[in-house]
Amino acid sequence: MVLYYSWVLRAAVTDQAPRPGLFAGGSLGQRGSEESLSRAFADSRTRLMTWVKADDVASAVEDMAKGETKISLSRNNIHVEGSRALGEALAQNTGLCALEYVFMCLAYNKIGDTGAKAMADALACNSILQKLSLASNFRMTLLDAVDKIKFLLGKNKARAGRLQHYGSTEDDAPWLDAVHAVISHGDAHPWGRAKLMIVGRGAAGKTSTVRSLLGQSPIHEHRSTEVADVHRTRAHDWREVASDQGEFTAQVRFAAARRLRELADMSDAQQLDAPLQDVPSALPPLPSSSQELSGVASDPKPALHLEASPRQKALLSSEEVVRKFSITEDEQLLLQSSISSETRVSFTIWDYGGQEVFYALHHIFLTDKGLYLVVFDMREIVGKEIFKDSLSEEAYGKLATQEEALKSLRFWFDSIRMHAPDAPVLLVGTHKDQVHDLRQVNQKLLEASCLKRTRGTLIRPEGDLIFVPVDNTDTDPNRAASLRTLIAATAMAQSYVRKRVPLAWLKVHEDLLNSHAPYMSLEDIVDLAAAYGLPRRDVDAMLFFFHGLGVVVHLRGSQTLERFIVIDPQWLVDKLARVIADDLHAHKFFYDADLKASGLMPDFERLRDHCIASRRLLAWLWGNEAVDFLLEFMDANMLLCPWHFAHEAGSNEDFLVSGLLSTFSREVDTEDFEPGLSCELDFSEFFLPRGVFHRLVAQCAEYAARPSVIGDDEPMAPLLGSEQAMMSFGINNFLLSVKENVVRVSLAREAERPAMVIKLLVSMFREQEETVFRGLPWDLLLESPTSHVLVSYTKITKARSEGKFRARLRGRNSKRVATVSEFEPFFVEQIGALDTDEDGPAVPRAKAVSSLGPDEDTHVFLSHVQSTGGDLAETLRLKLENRGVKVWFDQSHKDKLNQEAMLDGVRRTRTYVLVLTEGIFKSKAVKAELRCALEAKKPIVLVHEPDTHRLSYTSFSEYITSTPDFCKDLLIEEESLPVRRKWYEEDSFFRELIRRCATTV
Ligand SMILES: Nc1nc2c(ncn2[C@@H]2O[C@H](COP(=O)(O)OP(=O)(O)OP(=O)(O)O)[C@@H](O)[C@H]2O)c(=O)[nH]1
Ligand SMILES: [Mg+2]
Repeated sequence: MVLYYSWVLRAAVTDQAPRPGLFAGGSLGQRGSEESLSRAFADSRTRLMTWVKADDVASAVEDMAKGETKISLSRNNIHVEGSRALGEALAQNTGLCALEYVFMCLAYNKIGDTGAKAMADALACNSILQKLSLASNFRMTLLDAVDKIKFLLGKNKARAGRLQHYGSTEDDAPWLDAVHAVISHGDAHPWGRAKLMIVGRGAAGKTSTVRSLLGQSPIHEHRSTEVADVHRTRAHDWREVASDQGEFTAQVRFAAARRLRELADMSDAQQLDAPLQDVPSALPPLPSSSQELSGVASDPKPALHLEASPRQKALLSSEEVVRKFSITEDEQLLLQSSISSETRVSFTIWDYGGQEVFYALHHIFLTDKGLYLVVFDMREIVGKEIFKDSLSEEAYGKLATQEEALKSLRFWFDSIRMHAPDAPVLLVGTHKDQVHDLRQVNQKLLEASCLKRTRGTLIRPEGDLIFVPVDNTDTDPNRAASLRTLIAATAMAQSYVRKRVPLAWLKVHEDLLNSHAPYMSLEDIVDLAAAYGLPRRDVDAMLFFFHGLGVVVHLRGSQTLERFIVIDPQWLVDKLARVIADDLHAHKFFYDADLKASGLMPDFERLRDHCIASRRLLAWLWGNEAVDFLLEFMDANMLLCPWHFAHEAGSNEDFLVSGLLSTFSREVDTEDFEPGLSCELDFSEFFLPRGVFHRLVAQCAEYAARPSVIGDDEPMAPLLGSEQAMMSFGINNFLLSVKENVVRVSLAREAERPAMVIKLLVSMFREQEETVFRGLPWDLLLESPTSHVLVSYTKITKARSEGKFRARLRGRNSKRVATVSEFEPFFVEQIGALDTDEDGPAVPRAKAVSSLGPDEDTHVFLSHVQSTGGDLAETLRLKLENRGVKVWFDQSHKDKLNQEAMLDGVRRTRTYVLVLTEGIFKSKAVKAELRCALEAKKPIVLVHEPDTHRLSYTSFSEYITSTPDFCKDLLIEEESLPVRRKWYEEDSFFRELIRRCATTV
C-alpha cells in the first residue's frame, strides 16, 4: 500500500506545469481520498498541485488567494518508501517554479533517516521548495541531512528573491536581445532529439534499466510493462520531463546562448549594441531545414518574425520573452559553456513490454530513427544453474535457460534488423550485483552466433566487453552514468539528431503538448502552424520528421489515418494495450464492475476465448474515444480485420483481433482433414517475424467472407488456433500452419482450385512484404504430391520453361530428388506464375460491361500525369480492358495527342477517372481535362496511389493544397479509391472501380 501512496505522490509532484489549484480531501490513508486523488490526476488533466486535509480548507483557500502553495501531507503513513518516491519526484520537478512560494509539510509520517536523506538529495536538484516541515518523524537521527535541508532551503529562498527581479534590470539586455533575435529570426537549430527503444525478454530488467537511466530509485518487484511506456528526457541531465513540456524554450535558450557566444567570439562588441534587426545579419547564415530533413519540398526559409505580417502570430510576445527567458547570469554562462558539448541530446524512451503478445505491434513501433537497447539478464547467459541456491524457488523458476536467452537475443537482433536495419544497437546486461564474472558473460555472447546477426550495427563500449553491465538495484542516481554517456554519444553520431529544425516546429510541438489533447486533426495542426507562418507543405515535412522520432504518431496510408495525429504516443499505446493484452493484463477486466454493468462481459469473454471483438466492446474498451480512427489504425496495421462470420453472441459488427491469436493455446482439430497439394513459405534464410502468420490468417478470413468468394454457399467460419487455421475460399478448404521459420499450406484433397488458393495466399503474403516486412527474404517451396519432396518454385519454373520436364531437382535441405513433372498439378489451372500478380489465360474475370451510348466512344477516360502516374495508368488501362471496359488513354492514341483531341476524348467518355499521383495538378493537360470534364458534367471518379513507399505517392493534404481553384473541394467531396495491385485484392478493386464508373450492366 505504501507504494501505492508513493505513486500518487509522484503523480502529484512531478507534474511539471502546475496551475495553483485546490484539492480538498481527507488523509491519504483513507480509501476515499486515495481514489479521488488518483482520479484527480488521471482524469481531469488539471494541474492540481495543492491539496490539504479537509479541516485545512479554509486556510488553504486563504493561501491560494495569496498565491502561496501548500502541500500538506502530514499524518499520511508515507513511510520510507513514500518519502523516497517523493524525493525523487521533487528532484525532477521544475514546474513548481511557476508558484511564488512553496511549502511542504511531511510531519508525522515515519519517514525516518532514509526519508530525510532522500529529501536532502532531492533538494540538491530542486531549486524551488522553500519550506519543508519534517516535524515528528519516527527515528530521525541523521542531523547532517537535516542541516543540509536547512541550508538548501535557505538557498532556494534567496534565489527566489533574486528571480523576482530578473527581466527588469539593465544587465539582462544583451541576453534578452539575443533571445529576441533568435525568435525573430526564426532560424533552424539542431534539435538534438532521438528515439531510444528498450527491448528484450520479459523481466530482463528493461524498465529497471530505464529507471537507472532516468536516475530514479530502483523498483524491486516486477511490474510487467503493458505494450510500452513512453518517457521523455531532458537534454543535459536525463531527467524525465512531463508529457506536456515542450522543448521550444530550452532550444531558444540554447540558441540565444550560442548567439551570444558567437558574437563574443567575433570580438566585435559593437554587435551587441546594434539594434535588434541588425543582429541576425552579423551571423553566418544557417541552412534551411525542412528540405534537408525529409526530402519534402518546402519554402527555402520559413520566414518567421517576432512582429511579422498581421496574419502571422509571433512565436512569443515580448512579455512572454521577458517572463520565460529571464535567467540568472550563472545559468547563461552555464548554457554558453555547454554549447560545444557533443552530447546534448534528449530522448523519447520507449520501454517495451517483453511479453510475446506485444510482438504483434513491433512493426508499428520499431522504427528506424532510433537507437536500440537490447536488455538481457546476465544470469541467464552464464547459466541459471549457478543461482539455484541463492534464489528463491519462484525467482529461480522464472529464469530462462541459456539457450532460451540466446534465442531471445537472436530474435531481437533479427527483429531490429528487419524493421530498422541501420539503427545502432547497444547490449545491456542486468543483474551485475549477482553476476561477477563479466568476462564469462562476454565469452558466451561471443561464442553464440547471434551477434553476427546485428551486421555491424552493434555499438561496443570501450574496454573488452561487448555489452554494458548494469546493477539496477544500486540506489545511486548516477548508477547508469557510463551507459548514458555511450547512448548519448551514439545518438549524436546519427545525422538526424544533428539536423536543423525550425524553431516554429518546436513551438508548434510545444503548443500541441500544452493543449493536453492526446490527438488532433490535421486541419487543426495546419491552422496552428499557419499562425506561425508555416505553409501546409512544411506541416507535412514537420509531421513526417516528428513521426520518425516517435514524438507523434502519424500514419498516412488512408485519408482517415492521415487526418489524425496522435500527439501523446502513450495514449495510443494505452488504447492498444486494452485490446492486445496478455492473460496477466487482461485479468483485471474480469473484475471490472463497469464492464459487468454494461452487459459486455460475454463480448469480452468472446474476445479472450475466440479473438473476436464486437464494435461495442472495442468502443467500451476505448472509452468511446476516437473509435473509428483506432479501428482503422489497427486494421491498417493488420492487427484486426472485419469478421463476417456469424456467432451466437455476436453483434452485427465484429472484428477478428489477429494480434491476439498468439495468446491462443487451442489447437485446430484436423482429424478429418485429408491433405492434397501442399506448399511452404520458407523464411529460414533469415527469420520468420512474429505476426506474419497471424496477419495471413486475418487476410484470409477477410477474403473468405467476400460475396464473390463465397458464392451461393453457406460460408464456413475459419477454425483458428495459435499455430494453425482451417479456412475455406468458397469450396476450397485448406489448412495453414506455422512452425519455426516455415508457413505451411495444405489444400484439402477435394479442393477444386488448389493452385489458385496458393497464388492468393502468396499474393497476401507479398502484400505484407510490401507494407510491413520490407526486404524479408523468403522462398516458395512446392511439395511433390508423389514423393513429398519440397523443391523451390523458382527452380521448377526454370526447368519447365526450358522444357526439362524429366529433370531431377534436389529437395530443400534434403538429399532426395523429385522430377519436374511431379509438380504438374500446380500448373494445370493456368493462372499465371504463383508468385506474381500476372494473370494466366484461365483467370476468371467478372462483370459484363454495358454497351456504349451514341455519344460515347469510351467508358472511361484515364487522366494522369505521365511522369509519376504513367505506369499506374497503363496498368489500370490493361486490366480494365481485360474486363471489357473501353478506355481512352493518351499513350494508346498517339496520333491524337493534341489537346483538342484529348478534350474531345473527355467529352465523349462516360466517366472521367483522375489518377492521383505526385504532382498531378502541376500538369496543364490534366487541369484542362478536368475542367472539360466538369463543364461536360461527367461523373468524376478518383483513384490514388496509397503506397507511401512509392515515389509517385503523396499525401492527401498535398493533393488538397494543390487542387486548382476551379475544383477546390473536389478531393473533399469525392472519396478516392486506393489502387490495389496485389492479385488477391485486384478483382474486388476493379469491381468497385467499374461500379463507380457506372459501366456495369
Ligand atoms: N538484482 C537485480 N534485480 C534486477 C536488476 N534489474 C532488474 N531487476 C529486477 O528484475 C525484475 C524485472 O525487472 P523489470 O525491469 O520490471 O523487467 P522488464 O524487462 O521491464 O519486464 P517486462 O516489462 O515484463 O518486459 C524486477 O524485480 C527488478 O527489480 C538488477 O540489475 N539486479
Ligand atoms: Mg518493463
